[in-house]
Amino acid sequence: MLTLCGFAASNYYNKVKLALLEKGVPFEEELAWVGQTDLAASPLGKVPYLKTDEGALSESTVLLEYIEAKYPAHPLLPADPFAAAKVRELLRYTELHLELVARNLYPEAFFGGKVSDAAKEKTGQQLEKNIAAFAKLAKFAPYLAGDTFTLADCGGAVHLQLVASATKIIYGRDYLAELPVRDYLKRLGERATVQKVNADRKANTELMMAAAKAKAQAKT
Ligand SMILES: N[C@@H](CCC(=O)N[C@@H](CS)C(=O)NCC(=O)O)C(=O)O
Repeated sequence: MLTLCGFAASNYYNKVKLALLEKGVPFEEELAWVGQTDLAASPLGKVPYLKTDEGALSESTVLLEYIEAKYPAHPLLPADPFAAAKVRELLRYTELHLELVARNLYPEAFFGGKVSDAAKEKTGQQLEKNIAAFAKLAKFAPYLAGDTFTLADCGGAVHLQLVASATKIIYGRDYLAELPVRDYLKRLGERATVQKVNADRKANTELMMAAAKAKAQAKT
């Protein structure tokens, strides 16, 4: 049995959860907030991590690859090596060149902190360049890699919305607006799996906010 550890407000966690649901692989969930993780399972203290009968694994995309290899039914990677590499390329662009760069904005966009003007400018330039490159690869036909739902869409479903929201909040303009991201996410939102992930994310985010509020009140 697989146990997915972390919390459902995390998009990295949700990327893996979506793949498990799409594939119909049975799994359990174990709540682990940042700071309460099993460091033997995830040495950097990041979520998600996965407990398997063989041991633990960390890093969301490593988990995706393991699940895909271990449970080949309902594949989320094409059998053809080149087509599979194109899916991995899109996944990499989305998580590394879009999400990870946009994360520089999250302290101010989502967590009430402040990001310096210099950091905002640098991040904005980097995002413009990276989004233009991503646009050359992404097909939206109707899925990111073409006519089939793949691992690239597990990434797309969770990462693109955050990049859109963070840029809208910080720069007053959704940097992904020129791509058909909104329609794409709407279509993905029709899937029962995505609806489950989103409902759990909402509930967990409320729990996280309530805990943060209680902590802040305890300090005063
Ligand atoms: N590269 C990691 C990123 C995971 C990540 O950053 N998760 C966040 C939660 S959304 C986290 O654990 N942050 C705590 C930390 O970085 O110490 C992955 O793909 O799994």
